[in-house]
Amino acid sequence: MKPAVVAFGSNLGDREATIRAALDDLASTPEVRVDAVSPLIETAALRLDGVDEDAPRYLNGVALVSTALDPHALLDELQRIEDANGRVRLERWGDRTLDLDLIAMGDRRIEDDRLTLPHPRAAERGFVLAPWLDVDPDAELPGLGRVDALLAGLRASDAAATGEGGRS
Ligand code: A4P
Ligand code: MG
Repeated sequence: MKPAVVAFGSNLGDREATIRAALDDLASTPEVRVDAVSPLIETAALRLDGVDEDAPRYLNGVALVSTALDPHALLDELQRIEDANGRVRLERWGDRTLDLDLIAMGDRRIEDDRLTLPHPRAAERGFVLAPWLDVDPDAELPGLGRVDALLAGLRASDAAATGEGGRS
């Protein structure tokens, strides 16, 4: 069994119920064990053109799993669970009832037409890094460094962008 990190998000419908059902499905998937689930956090929707404060807000979280599946087989299972929970998504980065992303699988590096590992946008996303850190204080994003340092950097640049964080 190898460790993997799965991030989940929902901003449509009964978000928490959908996420709980998806996590139950994940836990009952053969060759997958769910080791930890972070608390859910509520976050503003990030769109292709930036944060949209008017869009329905997301619930996001992260699960640590152990699995005997290879990365593509685990992605198949995540997509099956999205479909089984009535996943609706109208456009890329658009509102959705359920999104399951494979963030990392140990230090595996993959880049093909179905799967990029680690997830290419995880390092820029507080809604992935913060819940991940909650369940694994020593988490690392392969090739990019420790999750605590990445999150601190993200928060510092957010603070600078909004004029907070000690600039006079
Ligand atoms: N794919 C490649 N690598 C991966 C991976 N590591 N994990 C491929 C999962 N999928 C991966 O995904 C499109 C294709 O990516 C899949 O067919 C798979 O083969 P999708 O889930 O169908 O489409 P998507 O999610 O709309 O697109 P994308 O680019 O994956 O978006 P993201 O990066 O998942 O972002 N705002 C907040 N606050 N919270 C969120 O959770 N999520 C998104 C989606 C946007 N804004 C958000 C949130
Ligand atoms: Mg996705």
